[in-house]
Amino acid sequence: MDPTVIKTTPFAGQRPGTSGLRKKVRVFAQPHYLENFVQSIFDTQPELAGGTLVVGGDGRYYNREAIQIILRMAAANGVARVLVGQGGILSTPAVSCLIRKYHTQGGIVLSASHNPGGPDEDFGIKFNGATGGPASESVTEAMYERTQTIDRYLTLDCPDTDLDQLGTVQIGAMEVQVIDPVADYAALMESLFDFAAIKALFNSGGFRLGFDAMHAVTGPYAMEILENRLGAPPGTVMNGVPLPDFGGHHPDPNLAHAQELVALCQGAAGLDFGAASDGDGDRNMILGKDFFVTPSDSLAVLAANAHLMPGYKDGIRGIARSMPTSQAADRVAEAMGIECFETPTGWKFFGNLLDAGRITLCGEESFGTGSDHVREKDGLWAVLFWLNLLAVRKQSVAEIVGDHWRQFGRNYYTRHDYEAVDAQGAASLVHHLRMLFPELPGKRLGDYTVAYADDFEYTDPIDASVSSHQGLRIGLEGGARIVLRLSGTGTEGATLRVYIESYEPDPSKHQQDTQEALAPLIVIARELAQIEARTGRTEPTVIT
Ligand code: VG1
Ligand code: CO
Repeated sequence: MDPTVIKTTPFAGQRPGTSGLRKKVRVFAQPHYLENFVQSIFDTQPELAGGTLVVGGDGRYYNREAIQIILRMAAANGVARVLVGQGGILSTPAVSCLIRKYHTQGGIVLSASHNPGGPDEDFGIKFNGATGGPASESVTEAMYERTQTIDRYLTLDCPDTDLDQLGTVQIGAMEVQVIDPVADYAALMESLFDFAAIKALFNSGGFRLGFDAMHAVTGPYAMEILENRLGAPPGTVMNGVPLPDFGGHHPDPNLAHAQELVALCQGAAGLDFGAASDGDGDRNMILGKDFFVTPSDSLAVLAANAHLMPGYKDGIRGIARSMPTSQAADRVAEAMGIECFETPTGWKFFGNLLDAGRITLCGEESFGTGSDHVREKDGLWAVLFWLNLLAVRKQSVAEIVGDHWRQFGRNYYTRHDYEAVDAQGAASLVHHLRMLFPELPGKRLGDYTVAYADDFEYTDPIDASVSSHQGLRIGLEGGARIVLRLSGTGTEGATLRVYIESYEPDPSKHQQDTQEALAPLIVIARELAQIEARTGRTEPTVIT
């Protein structure tokens, strides 16, 4: 079967953001839009010709249609073999796992992660390379440049592939293997954690848990791992069937969007453990009875306890956190005498450190935690880590975190998001702050003195590549910080993220409400950045 060459012209704005290209479904579904981007992947990744590609997505609206387009184009571009998840389903960490396990040349993930799905909502596509990690900035930039000159793409004139039937089929000369999306990932989890100990915890009587898959991709994974393999009671996995519109909700595991689960963990009869994951399965939220684990704390707790897990029993080599993530992990690294890195937002910046063996664990404040087992953040991995920890330490979630604060001090932390604000207003806010920076150091802001103010720039310690303008940092004496940056995953206007942190070493002051503890800093941030004047907003859209 000969490839068909289709003439096309470039679309503006196909530059991938923090995690791939994200647009409204109606943008992606217009003729040639997805095709142009996919062809730009093939044109810039020549090793895919003759190689193997993993393809899957989070099951959102347009997932199946996109996979059919990609399969035809892959065959026309000379890909030898594609591994595709049954029903078009693969979580982001499962794609990373498959790329690494089967040594493929890369993978394509179809997801807009935590963004809502449906005909009027979001879709996304990202490319992961042979290491299993998200493409680096230089690779996504090359793809973007290709989209700006593209004049043709290749496809095959052939019928749709049956994605629901396990087994191997041919498209032209290309082999398509429809695989179980869960099996390889579940095996990897079983190799890292003490499943027998977790099973015993579930059987001990009195321990009650819930997992909210939010009608997104982790449903089948959580069902297999938590209920089938670990014996959690039927019904433990809530909203376990992936739906194209995620039941009309944001598949975003946080206090604002996972309220059903949050409510189940409250009060004397509350669950002992609650967890949720996002659209594509790479995020996690961890709850105890009447207790929310801040993602930044979660990274620090996991690092301090990693040696208790079979997969990390020899200890960890180093830790990395994204810049806006709280400095709680830094204190653990310091106590352990290991390296701690501060990287720009986005998982792609951890790849080089993981590949070089400089770090074992890494995380982001945005409900992302992971390790060197794959090259993506991994929601269920974090859930299993916590369950293994609860089984070994025989303490509650709140007790484990309380102990951690007593040992290392507490980093109070919150993020305030102002979503879909006017893009020009947001840009003017950033510009205004940058202008203020030279005069800030040494200045008093409320009860705080500014230690430094800068526009975060990162030089990769492995390949020396430089990434500039990665967020505005205002460091205050005593360890408090205010960070502001604009989101790179939104699809409407601009989203301003304000990250606020303070450090409290005194255990007698560890039981305050987070928003109250940070109230003076929240006011300083609002006033300094002129948030109301420049965005027209008096309150954030989401507080996490
Ligand atoms: C957000 C988070 C970031 C995360 C990214 C992708 O990016 O802040 O930490 O890596 O989403 O997560 P931004 O640019 O909107 O702040 V996901 O779960 O989309 O893969
Ligand atoms: Co995600």
